[in-house]
Amino acid sequence: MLTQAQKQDFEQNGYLVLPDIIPQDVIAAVRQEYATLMDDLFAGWVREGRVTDSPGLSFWDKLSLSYAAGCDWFQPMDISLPGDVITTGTPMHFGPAIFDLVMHDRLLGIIEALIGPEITLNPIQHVRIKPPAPQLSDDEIRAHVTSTEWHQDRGVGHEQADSTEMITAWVAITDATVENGCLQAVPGIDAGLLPHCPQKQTAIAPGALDKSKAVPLPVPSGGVVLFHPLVAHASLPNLSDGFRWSFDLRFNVTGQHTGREHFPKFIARSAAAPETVLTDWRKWKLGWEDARATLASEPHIPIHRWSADAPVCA
Ligand SMILES: O=C(O)CCC(=O)C(=O)O
Ligand SMILES: [Fe+2]
Repeated sequence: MLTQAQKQDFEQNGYLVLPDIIPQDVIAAVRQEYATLMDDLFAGWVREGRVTDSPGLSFWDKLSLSYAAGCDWFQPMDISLPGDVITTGTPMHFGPAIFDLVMHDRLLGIIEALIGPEITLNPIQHVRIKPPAPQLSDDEIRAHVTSTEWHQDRGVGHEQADSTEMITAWVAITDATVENGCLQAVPGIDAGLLPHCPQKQTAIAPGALDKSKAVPLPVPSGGVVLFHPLVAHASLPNLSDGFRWSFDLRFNVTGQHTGREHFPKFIARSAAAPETVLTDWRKWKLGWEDARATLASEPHIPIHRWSADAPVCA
């Protein structure tokens, strides 16, 4: 699934851009699933008098109108619970089309080439649907909606996962371009884990990263960007007039700490025990619903280790 040269590239740079992985029919099914979800959300906001319906509104129109009206579609569309307050009613999305995407054979084949055949879907996963920058409200700071600040993925999980073999797979639903806010990375993983600060977002401490070697990572729809947990990356702002849409998934070697053990994981591929692989998207959804019920009644668990009071964050 990966050539020797690609594996070496990944080991050296900490990232790999693979333009043509997820077939367009799989992407189209995800778009359809999200269009239906958006129609339902929008209809609810129409009933509440928060937005006004008109004939022929597209998925994108509905996103724009509801965002401008202060209606949040991010959390109901996300494939995760939030990192902050969780209640019994916190919305999230799990469905057959997104399950088929995360379980796609070609995607898992690539992950297997890097970490072997015992693969767990790590629960650190998100949808990111990013409006054009001028549409964003002045106080928008969420890395799932506006541009993402510089970080390493190891820095956004718990310390217990610091030696976990994990790969981030970032899947482009729309084309990701320099103009519409594709990813960028600083090649290399030798600096180890840099200090992060919980500011607007969880970001590498001021001055700790030399960004002069940053490279943009454009990729067409259906393409995938892979990250090693130590590669520093960010996203560019969306300066186009369209939305930029991606999913980011993480896979780790089964049995190793996920970095977010209070969220549910599942086995996505196994050579040793194929019967343990999850095949029903409803069980994926149920796992998250169970976690939500438990977490809603427990004290909040911080999702990372960093403190804003650390001297490097001053
Ligand atoms: O899509 C983005 O803006 C950031 C994605 C990211 O940081 C990741 O996939 O780990
Ligand atoms: Fe990341």
